[in-house]
Amino acid sequence: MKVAVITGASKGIGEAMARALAKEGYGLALGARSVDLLERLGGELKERYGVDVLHAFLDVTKPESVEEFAKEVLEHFGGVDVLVANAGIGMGGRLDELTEEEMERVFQVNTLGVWRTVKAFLPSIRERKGTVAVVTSDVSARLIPGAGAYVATKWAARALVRTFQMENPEVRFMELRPGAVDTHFYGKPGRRIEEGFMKPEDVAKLFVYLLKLPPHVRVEEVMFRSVYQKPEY
Ligand code: NJP
Repeated sequence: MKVAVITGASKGIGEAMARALAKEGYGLALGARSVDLLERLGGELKERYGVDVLHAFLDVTKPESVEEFAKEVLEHFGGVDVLVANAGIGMGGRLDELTEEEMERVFQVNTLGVWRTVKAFLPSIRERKGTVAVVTSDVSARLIPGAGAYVATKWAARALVRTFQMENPEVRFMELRPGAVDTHFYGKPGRRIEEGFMKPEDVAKLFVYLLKLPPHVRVEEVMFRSVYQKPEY
């Protein structure tokens, strides 16, 4: 049984990834702060697909939480084949109006959170010649005035993914760069496709496809958007 770890698995893209990977027979380690949501999801996936699901509290902004989570996962499963570093938050606002606290919060989750999660699981993934997927964004290589902090965290995460890759050629690092997705990221989900949003299931479907490619193929980044989203670069 292959094992996948998903951060930010309580909602949105992470939850859809969990559902899709359980269907593929993966053992799952699900992390997020909303343990009640993880518990419900884990129970459902165990029952429906008969896979082993571990869920645990995870706050990627706290080094000790990431370390504890990794320890529990590695003790339970003995190793990890796939890591999806997906946990992330949005942050709007002009750069000259953002506060120290806002700036720090978004970098802690989207950039440092990715770094510390990958670092914690890397020894095991290296051993298994596994895959690390980091969910950044279509904005990880473009600019949006009014969302500069968020955008900067994703450019930085992109730099981390690529540097990790260069430092660890035996691991397949993949940057997933979705455009707008109908999740809690924009408040309550339920938007129409025609408004320019993909569904979280679209992201999960693409990821499962990528995982099934032959092991000698390294897909380094994928940028994908709804056909109704304006093509901006
Ligand atoms: O958002 P949402 P998405 N520690 O809000 C978790 C990127 N993206 O699925 O802790 C641990 O439904 C949170 O769990 P909880 C985006 O930047 C999205 O859309 O329980 N986990 C929840 O499970 C992000 O990197 C769009 O609150 C933490 C999850 O993160 C990724 O997609 C476009 C956490 C967020 O679920 C998933 O976001 C794009 C923490 N400190 C990139 N803080 C889009 N939706 O349009 C949050 O380009 N989480």
